[in-house]
Amino acid sequence: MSKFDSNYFITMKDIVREGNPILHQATHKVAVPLSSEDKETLICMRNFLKNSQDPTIAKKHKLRAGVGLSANQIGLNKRMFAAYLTDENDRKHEYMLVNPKIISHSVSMIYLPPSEGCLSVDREIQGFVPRYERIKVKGINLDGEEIMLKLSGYSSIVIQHEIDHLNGIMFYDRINKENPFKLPENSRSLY
Ligand code: UDB
Ligand code: ZN
Repeated sequence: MSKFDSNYFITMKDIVREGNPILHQATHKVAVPLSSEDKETLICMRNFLKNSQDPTIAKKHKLRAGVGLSANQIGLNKRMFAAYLTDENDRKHEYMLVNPKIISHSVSMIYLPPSEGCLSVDREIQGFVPRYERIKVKGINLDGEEIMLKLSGYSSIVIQHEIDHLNGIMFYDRINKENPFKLPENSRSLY
């Protein structure tokens, strides 16, 4: 049994912060079909996101309202993440995905104003983070089935942020060093 079984309650003390090498290196692929341990960890991660978006629970346990969480953010070197969010069209997205890969993307880019943040970053960082406007992502779900997600807008931003984590990339690595508000061509604000 691992620490993060499905009854474990993840709090901010479990979240690894920037500077820890595990956040700055690519994670290892997860064996498929998933072990019950990996499945339980993913459910635990999803539960954290859900709890953190419940104002009463979040206040009691001092949780930041999270929309996505990657395994390396809880100290596990595994290529998997959970996401739990409502998009700009009020659609709900809930994913627990293993070995995700962006297989295609739009040329057009978007960014989330005023900037992104991160559960693993405890400081304000200014600047635009350019993301693909639309992505197709392949991955394996909890049942070991290969699935394909076609995402655009906010959900696309969140999933790119999480896949970046799994590749050892932080959101601020994508901010232009000379001019944090400089953007590539073909990019627009999400809002
Ligand atoms: C977040 N949360 O979870 F519009 F209910 C951010 C933090 C860093 C501010 C906690 C967030 O955007 N919450 C949110 C937004 C809403 C409505 C709502 C909650 N992440 C996830 C993260 O760090 N994953 O590794 C940062 C996001 C910035 C852009 C995409 C992910
Ligand atoms: Zn993050």
